[in-house]
Amino acid sequence: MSPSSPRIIFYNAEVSRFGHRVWLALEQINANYTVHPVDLFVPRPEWYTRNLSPTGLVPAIAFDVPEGCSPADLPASTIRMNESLPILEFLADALPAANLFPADIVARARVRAFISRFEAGFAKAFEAVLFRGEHPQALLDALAQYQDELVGVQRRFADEPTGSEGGFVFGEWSMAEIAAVPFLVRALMCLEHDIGKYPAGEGRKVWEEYASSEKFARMRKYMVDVSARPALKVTWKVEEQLPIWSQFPIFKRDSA
Ligand SMILES: N[C@@H](CCC(=O)N[C@@H](CS)C(=O)NCC(=O)O)C(=O)O
Repeated sequence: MSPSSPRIIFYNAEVSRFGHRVWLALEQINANYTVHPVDLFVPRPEWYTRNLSPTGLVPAIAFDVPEGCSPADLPASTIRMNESLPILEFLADALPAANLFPADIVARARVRAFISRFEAGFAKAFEAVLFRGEHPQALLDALAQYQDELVGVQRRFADEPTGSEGGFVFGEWSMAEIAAVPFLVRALMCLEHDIGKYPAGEGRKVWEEYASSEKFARMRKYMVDVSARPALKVTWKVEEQLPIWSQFPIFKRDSA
């Protein structure tokens, strides 16, 4: 997008899987954006909760920001928004030329339905395992379910494009990946490195099954294709995320 496209300020913390959704979208559409980092280890500044994110959570955006404005002091007329999925929908509507969403309303509805299933399935398993210590088998099951989505097993409509012959959940890369991939890359990193509240050693065991079993061959190929996307290369760097996730108190075992 040209420098004359709307200026966006993106309030984010790189650890955030929700923020990563928005970051992926901004990168993919080559948006005219700057990042304002939010430190999740300290209380949010008053201006942030008052003006950008009433819950204090990241991500948030300010859209069409006049040149020279400070991230902490925006004119009252500036559009501000929080919550990752509504931000994605907003960007798709505000910048239609970027093609974040398919133009066809049936295809859009199907992407939304996929994201609803993802939120109820994989995203819940992610929290249960990593933050609450449920056995990581729940994440392996969620990966298997995702693979079923990818090849079309979980879906109902014969005319719906799938990734059964390669490619992505709807054949082409779509909002489905933007919503899901930030969770997938973090889940796989955590299992591989045994990070999470579950009993020590169990994450790595599950990851070894994922990494070696024929059952997950399609999913592994998908993750290779996902990792090759330019927007992912910019927004996901394991070597930077790993030290943060290894030290974050909410992922630490009680005995650790
Ligand atoms: N439903 C929100 C969830 C956002 C969220 O939970 N963000 C976390 C980071 S992953 C956060 O800001 N946590 C800070 C805190 O709890 O103080 C969305 O989709 O944007």
